[in-house]
Amino acid sequence: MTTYAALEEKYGARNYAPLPVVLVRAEGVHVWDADGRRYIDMLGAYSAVSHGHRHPRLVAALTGQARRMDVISRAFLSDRLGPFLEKACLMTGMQRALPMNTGAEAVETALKAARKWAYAVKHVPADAAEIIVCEGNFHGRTIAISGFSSCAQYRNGFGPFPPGFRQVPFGDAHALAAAIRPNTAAFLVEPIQGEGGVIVPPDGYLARCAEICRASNVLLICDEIQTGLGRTGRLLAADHEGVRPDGLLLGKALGGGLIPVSLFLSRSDVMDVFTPGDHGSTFGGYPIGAAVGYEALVVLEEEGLVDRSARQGAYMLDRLRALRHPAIVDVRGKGLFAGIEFDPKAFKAADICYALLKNGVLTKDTLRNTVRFAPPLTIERPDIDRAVEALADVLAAVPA
Ligand code: PXG
Repeated sequence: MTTYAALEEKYGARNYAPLPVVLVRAEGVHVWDADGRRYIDMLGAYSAVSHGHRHPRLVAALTGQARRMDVISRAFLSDRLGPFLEKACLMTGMQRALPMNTGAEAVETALKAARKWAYAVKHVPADAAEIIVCEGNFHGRTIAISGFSSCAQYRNGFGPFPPGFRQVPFGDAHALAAAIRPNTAAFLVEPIQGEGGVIVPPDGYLARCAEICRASNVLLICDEIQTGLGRTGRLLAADHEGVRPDGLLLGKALGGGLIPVSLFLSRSDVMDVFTPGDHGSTFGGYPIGAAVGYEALVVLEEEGLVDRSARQGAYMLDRLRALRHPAIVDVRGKGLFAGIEFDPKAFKAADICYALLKNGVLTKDTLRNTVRFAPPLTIERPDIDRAVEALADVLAAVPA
């Protein structure tokens, strides 16, 4: 433990504050530390591990493709990219998809598409396009994305930022309607805010936003990098409201927990603004990424992971809501995506996570003094029970 911590401390940047555990092995919903101690992974790498760690079919897709053909760049076609894009479009009801690697790159792609669409199709005057985002958003860490964050730490010291973004309160469709102007290109929103503290908006919010956007010819772009691919008990969180967005972002679990794979998907008339040379990425859609992304989608379907998430998630939320403790302010979520908010006067969510670690459960706190449970969608009831009981034990041990 100390050696690895010391190496990271000495040679790494100090941009993370990891919990003091060195993980060496992972399988399914479990991870092991260097001493052979087993933990339940209730973080699932912030929803990147939905299929379970090292899913055999995904490992086979990765290694099989690595043995056949590696990166070739987008200067040439591959036999892997087309089928991956087709699968992603058919599953999500979108018309086209542009592959990138990380979530932040997919978000940047959406912002570029929305701006170019605004000029080319909506005839917004040059350099005047605006994109509306939500307070409490989290869309990644690039300069542009950090610039429209409402979290001071994400912005402080990193300016100047690109203009053209405005914030509205999350969950308030009237505020969106009032903020739209003739130059508004798009509204970028997480259907459930993940890093903001697992914030579930009022029922009907997204559907109302979709109507408002449609009426004003504004693109509705849903960032489902965290909420997508079954996390909330539907394939997309937008499905809960019967909403088909104009633009959609997928990432994290799309890489099957193995490699970074992301997509910006959209209607054809939006994607068609891109011409050769406008945008791209060396590794975006490379054969290994496409092979793993394709298999991740197929496994999601064939193993019924979305339904599992709905079923096991309802069970997990029921059990969490049954925890009675004066310091629990709120339990919220959908599917296998839950946030347990604690009264900051009672204790810090970070301290709960540390105590959970000692009890064999891994997770991390997020904004609003909230502990998040977002395990792999393959989790079974006994592990949900163990995790919830560990939380109950931890709460019982600390005075409220
Ligand atoms: N959109 C949403 C909704 C996210 O939660 C991103 C975009 C960016 O994805 P990438 O792949 O660029 O990280 C996220 C990421 C971290 C961290 O360590 C990031 C996320 C969650 C927790 C930690 O920066 N979400």
